[in-house]
Order: sequence, then C-alpha cells, then structure tokens
Amino acid sequence: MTEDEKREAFRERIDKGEKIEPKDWMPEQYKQQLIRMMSQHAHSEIVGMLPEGNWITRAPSLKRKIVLLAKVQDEAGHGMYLYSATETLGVRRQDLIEDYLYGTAKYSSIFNYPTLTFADICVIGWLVDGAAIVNQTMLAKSSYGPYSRANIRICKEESFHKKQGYEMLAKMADGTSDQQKMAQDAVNRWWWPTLMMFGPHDEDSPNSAELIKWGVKTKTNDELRQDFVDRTVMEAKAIGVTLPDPELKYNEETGHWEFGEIPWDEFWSVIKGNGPMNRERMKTRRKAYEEGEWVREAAMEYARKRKLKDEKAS
Ligand code: FAQ
Repeated sequence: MTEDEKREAFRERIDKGEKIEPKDWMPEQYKQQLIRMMSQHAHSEIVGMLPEGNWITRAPSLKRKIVLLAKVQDEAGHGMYLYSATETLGVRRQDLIEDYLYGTAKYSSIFNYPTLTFADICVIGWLVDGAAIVNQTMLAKSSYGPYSRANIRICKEESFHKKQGYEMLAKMADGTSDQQKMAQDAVNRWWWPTLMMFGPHDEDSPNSAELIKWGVKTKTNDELRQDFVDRTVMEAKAIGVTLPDPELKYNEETGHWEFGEIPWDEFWSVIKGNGPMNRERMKTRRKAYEEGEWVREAAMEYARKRKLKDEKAS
C-alpha cells in the first residue's frame, strides 16, 4: 500500500468505530498526539496524589483515613495503567517521566492548588474526580484500544472516588456552622480551577480538531465542561452548598446551565508553571524520582536475573 492508501484505510477504520491496536499501522501524528495526551494524563494521576496524600495523616477518623489511603493508592494505579498504555506506542516510561520532571511535558493544572482544610479533600472527590469522570467516560470510547481500556477501568474507580467525596461533603454541609463554612470555602476555591481542567475554549484549543478527527476525543472541551456544569448544579443544591458564580442560570431553551467567564489568565499562568503550588509539586516529584533511583535499578537487576534463570531452566 502507498502512504496515501494506508491513511485512507486508517480513516475508514476510525469512521467505522474500530479500535486501533499497538501493532496496527497508524499515522505518525496520531501516535504523537496519543503520546502527548496519554503521558500528560499519566503524570496528572501521579502528581494528583500529592494534594490528597497531604491529608492522610490528618484525616479526622480511622474510617476517613482508610478511604483516603485507598483513593490515593488508586490514583497511583491509574498512573501505572496509563504509563503502560503509553509504552505500547514504543516509548520508554523513563523518558516520559523525565520529560515532565526536567522537560516540557505538562500535567493537569488542577493539582497546582493547595489543600488547606479537610473540606478540600471532600471537594476534590466531588468536583475534581467528578470532572475527571465526565472527561474519561468520553475517553473510554477513544479510538486507541489500550487508552480506551485503561479509561474504562479508571472510570469504575473514579466513580467510587466521587461518591466518597460527595458523601463527606454532604455530611460537612449538614454539620456545625464552622463545618458548613469550611465546606463552602472549599467549594468557592475549587470551582473555577475545576472548570479549567477541561482545557481552553474550543476556539483556543489547538489540539481538539485533530483529536476529534481521529476519534481520540469524541467531544470538545466546551461540550464536556457544559456536561459537567449541568450535572453539578443539582448536586450542589441537593447538599446545600452554593457554586460561586452569580451568572449561573438555567436556559429553558437550550436545557443547559449558563455560567460566567472562567479566569483564563489564571489558567495560562498555572500551566506555564506559576500556580500557587507548581514549584512545590515539581520539587516533591523530582525528589521522589531521584531518591527512588536505587529501587528502580534493583528491580531491573532482579528482572534481568530472573529472566536469565528462566531461560536456563527452559
Ligand atoms: N492542565 O489543545 P488543548 C484526574 C494544555 S486526571 C494543563 O485543548 P487537549 C484524576 C494542553 O495540554 C486529570 N494543561 O489540549 C484525579 C495543550 O498544551 P500542549 C487529567 C492543559 O489535549 C483526580 C494546551 O493546553 N486528565 O483528575 C490543561 O486537546 C483526583 C492547549 O489545550 C487528563 O489528562 C489543563 N487542565 O485537551 C487524580 C485527561 N488543559 O500539550 C487525582 C486526558 C489544556 O499542546 C486526584 N487529557 N492544557 O503543550 C485530556 O482530556 C486533554 O488533554 C485535555 C486538554 C482536556 C486536558
């Protein structure tokens, strides 16, 4: 087949909704877009352990500690599925990791905000995991098989994360007046950064058109953000917290909730590295990576010896 014929056959497979698997032919740009997006997603899951991990030792009860520990461990697992899925595209995990620790690869803006009280942990579960589910349910239908399957599994766990956050926040919003204030303060601080997680408006999103053409994304950033707002408004009302947007109003004609303008200057500043916690997050991750070098070396040596032993035995 000529290059053009291969591209045409690939296009037809995407249009038929077939999954593309690692050994199949794919355009180089498709592969590069997947590596960029999947590795960014993996890094986000790993950095995302830090804001909540910060509260494990200070959880208000044994039950909350156990749940939080399990959630944070799940996020590590998500990072691992996603690195494995990205490696199917012929890249090395170590290179991907070093690209965000010492290079230019990104991770989600949301993890550059501090967790000031335990109410932030409730709100991360409800809003941040809630937003991640909306995004990842769409990505579970992605055209790339390994990414799609990783997201199916991730979404199952994220649903538990969202429920535990919402349940905790509902309790807090129904508690003493101090607890209610804490809950509302956390909602006020996390609302706009959560809306930013979906990325820039469609007209400012250079990657969306290509990702949609190839079936990696099936909805745009703005469509997903709107889905999320529509679900969340009623959830907020049900537990008596207020979303901090005076422009929020229901549009009878469209059937959607309209919302105010997102502070985009803040978003671009955070993804350029100037958010409240960017430097701290990078410092912590680099330290863990550098101090863990001997563990990786020992594990590789163990795997090498094991392989030799198995080869001798067979
Ligand atoms: N943060 O052209 P677009 C989670 C960048 S996991 C940082 O619209 P695209 C679980 C973008 O990379 C959360 N950078 O890009 C959890 C691009 O720059 P580049 C992570 C952002 O790819 C919960 C530029 O701006 N989820 O929360 C962001 O079409 C609780 C232009 O943007 C994923 O990664 C941002 N928010 O759409 C864990 C899901 N938005 O790369 C722990 C997979 C945009 O060209 C605790 N990723 N940028 O230099 C996606 O769905 C997409 O990549 C988007 C961005 C929607 C993030």
